[in-house]
Amino acid sequence: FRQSYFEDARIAKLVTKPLPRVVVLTGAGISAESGIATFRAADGLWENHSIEDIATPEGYHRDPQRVHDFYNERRRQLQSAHILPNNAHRALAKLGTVLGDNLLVVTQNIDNLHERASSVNVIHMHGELLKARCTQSQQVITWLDDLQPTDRCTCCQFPAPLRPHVVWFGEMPLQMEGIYQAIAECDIFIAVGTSGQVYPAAGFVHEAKLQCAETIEFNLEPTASKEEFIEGHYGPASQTLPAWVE
Ligand code: BJW
Repeated sequence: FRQSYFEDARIAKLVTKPLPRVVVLTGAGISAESGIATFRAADGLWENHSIEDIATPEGYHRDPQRVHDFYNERRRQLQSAHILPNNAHRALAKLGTVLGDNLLVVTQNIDNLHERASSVNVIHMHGELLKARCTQSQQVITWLDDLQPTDRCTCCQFPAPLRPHVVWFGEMPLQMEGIYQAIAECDIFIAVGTSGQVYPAAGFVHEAKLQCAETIEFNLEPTASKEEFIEGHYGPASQTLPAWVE
C-alpha cells in the first residue's frame, strides 16, 4: 500500500535504494485548470476551426494569415496575467526535486506552464508557442509577439518566412529518439490529461507496457486507452496528481 509517492521516493533516496525512472506524458488536460482550453472538448480549441485548415502544413500554405491569427491569439492568452501553472504542474515539479534526472516530462502542450512551475527535464514534442521557426533553415528563435506572414528570419542570406514552432499533423514530432529511449528504460509511465487520440504520443503507453513498466493514467474520465493502464486516477489533475505525489 502506497501512502505517498513523494515519501517513497524521498526514503528511497535516503537509504540509497535506486530511484525509479519515471516518464510522464502530459496533454492539454493538465493545463485546462490554468484556463487554457483543451482541443477535443465540446467548447475546445477545435470547436470553431477545421483541423485541416489550422493544424496541417497544407492549411498553413493555403492561408498563413488564418493560421497565424489562431496562434497569435493563443500566444497573447498564454502571456496574459491570469494564466498560471496549477497544482498538477507543481506536483510534477516537486516530484522532479526528488527524482532528478530520473524524471522526464514529455509534454504535447505548447504552453510553458511546466517550466514556470520549475520542472527541469521537459521535452515539448509538439513544439512551443513562444518560439518561431525559419521555414528555410529550421532555426528556432524566441518569439513573444504576434507573428505575421511578412515576418522574415535573419539567419538566411535571402530572409525566409517564419512559422510557429509547432508540430502539425503529418509532421514529425520533436526529440522522438530521446523519448523512445527514456520509455524503453522507464519503470513507471504516467499519462496526465491526454485523450490518447493523437499518435505517436498515444502509442507510448503500449511501448512502456512492453518494457513491463507500471502504467498510470490521470484524467477526468477513463480514456480509450484505459485498458493499457494498470492504474487510473479520475478527476481534476490539480487534485488527483498532488494527492498521488504528496
Ligand atoms: C483533464 C482535465 C483535468 C480535461 N484534469 N484531465 C491513422 C492512424 C494512426 C495515426 C495516424 C492516422 N492518420 C494520421 C495519423 C498520424 C497523426 C494522428 O495521430 N492522427 C490521429 C488524429 C489519428 N499524427 C501525426 O501526424 C503526428 N506525426 C506523425 O505521426 O509523424 C510520423 C511518425 C510516425 C512514427 C513515429 C513518429 C512520427 C503529428 C501530430 C501533431 C499534433 N499536433 C497538435 C497541434 C500542436 C500545436 C497546437 O497546440 O496547436 O497537437 S493536434 C493537438 O492534439 C495538439 C495536442 O498536443 C494533441 C493531443 O491532444 P491532447 O493533449 O490529448 O488534448 P485533448 O483535447 O484531445 O484531450 C484532453 C484530455 O484531457 C481529455 O481526455 C480530457 O478528459 C482531459 N482533461 N480537463 C485531467 N482538469
